Amino acid sequence: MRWLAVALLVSCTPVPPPAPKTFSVRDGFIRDPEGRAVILRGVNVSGKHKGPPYFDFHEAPDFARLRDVWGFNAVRFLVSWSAIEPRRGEYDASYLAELKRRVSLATGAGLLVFIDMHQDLYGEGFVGANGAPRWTCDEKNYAAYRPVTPWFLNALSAQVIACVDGFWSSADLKSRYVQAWRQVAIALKDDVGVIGVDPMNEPPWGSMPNDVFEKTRLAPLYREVLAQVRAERPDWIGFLEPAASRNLGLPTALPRFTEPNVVYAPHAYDPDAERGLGFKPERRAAILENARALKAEADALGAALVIGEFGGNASHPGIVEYMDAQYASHGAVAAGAMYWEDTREDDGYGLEQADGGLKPALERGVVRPFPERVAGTPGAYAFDDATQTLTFSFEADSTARGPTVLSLPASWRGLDVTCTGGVWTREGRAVVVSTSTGASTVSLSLRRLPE
Ligand code: 9MR
Repeated sequence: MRWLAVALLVSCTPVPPPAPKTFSVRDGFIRDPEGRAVILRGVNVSGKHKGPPYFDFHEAPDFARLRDVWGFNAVRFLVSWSAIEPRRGEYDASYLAELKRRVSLATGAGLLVFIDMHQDLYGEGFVGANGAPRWTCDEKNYAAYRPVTPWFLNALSAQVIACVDGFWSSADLKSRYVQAWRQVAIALKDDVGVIGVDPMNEPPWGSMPNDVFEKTRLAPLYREVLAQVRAERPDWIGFLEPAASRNLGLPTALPRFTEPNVVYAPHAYDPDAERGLGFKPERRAAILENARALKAEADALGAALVIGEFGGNASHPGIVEYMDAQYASHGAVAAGAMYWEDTREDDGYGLEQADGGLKPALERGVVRPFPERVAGTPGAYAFDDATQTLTFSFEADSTARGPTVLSLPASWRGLDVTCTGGVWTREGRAVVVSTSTGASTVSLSLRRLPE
């Protein structure tokens, strides 16, 4: 009879739901197929994708360096509507094929990728701008345009606003836009390393009040883009941005997302640094406060938080302090964050020097260890530059399959680790932690030993 009792016990045990094989969002974090929280830390690739030929220098070794040498785990990959649909209704098959190849190099290097449909100042018809193809707005606007500096003040140009308003009030243009997204999804649908889409960079709100815009125009467009791309890849995560007005400090008015698997993906810049004035160290508190506010907005939206852009000019005063404040702000709310931008041979925000090495000031502030997979709910992570020490703790979740993994830059060789609630090992660039049976909290401290 014992076998019968065992059989009954087995048959009465609820069958656990099948484990998702894809990335998703649950309880405020992106989750991997093993149920671990994923913290994305990476770079934007890149500003050079904004205009012809719409791709930059990144080939396989360049993506490998991002992952294996600098320790990043993600890329926000820029695409442009102008490149996809240069003439109305005509998709550029060679661009889409090259996009597929380039993205596969990134994912092949072990990077997780989400795709950003970029725009600055509406579109290509305006000098120095990018995004929408020229045919989407009346030529008379481009002809009358007189750009000013810094570049973002051109968002106030009457001609730019006319084109932005024209887009948002045209069902036809919006439909072309979401169909362009469908082309991207068709091109990339077989690439499992592509985990989602950022439907529009820094959405411009035109002449409408920004809060009305977010509710009545932006949120519906997001729903349409997600529906189109999820027809090809149902698992793709939506990395959804607030209106660009968020960069000015105006809280988002986006309604709570009803779609599953959504990340709130705002940008975080210091206004003075963006105007080329450098970073004043006393602004650190404001950077930290802004990230806390963004996290509260993400929570209210039912989303995880990934800062889709932060970055600065390596030659401007205060850059190390600026990036240190940024890292601290991401860690305090356990957010992901993507550096703007991984390009080289520029005197702007590029991470790399002309020879492909890192700009030293940015290496110090940006290329740092971080927890990338967490078997539970991440708490804060923090890095002390003076002592070269990462501290991190999390609430353990026994249903997560797979260990916690901390990613270190390859330059981190000698290491002093303390760990409570788990057992750690060093595996190449990573510190891998198994939660001890019964532990509810795991705490770690990793100090880089001097060479
Ligand atoms: O850093 C970029 C600068 O070189 C360009 O002139 C400008 C306009 O295309 O864009 C800058 O990048 C911005 C990005 O496109 C959107 N978010 C803010 C970035 C930094 O200002």
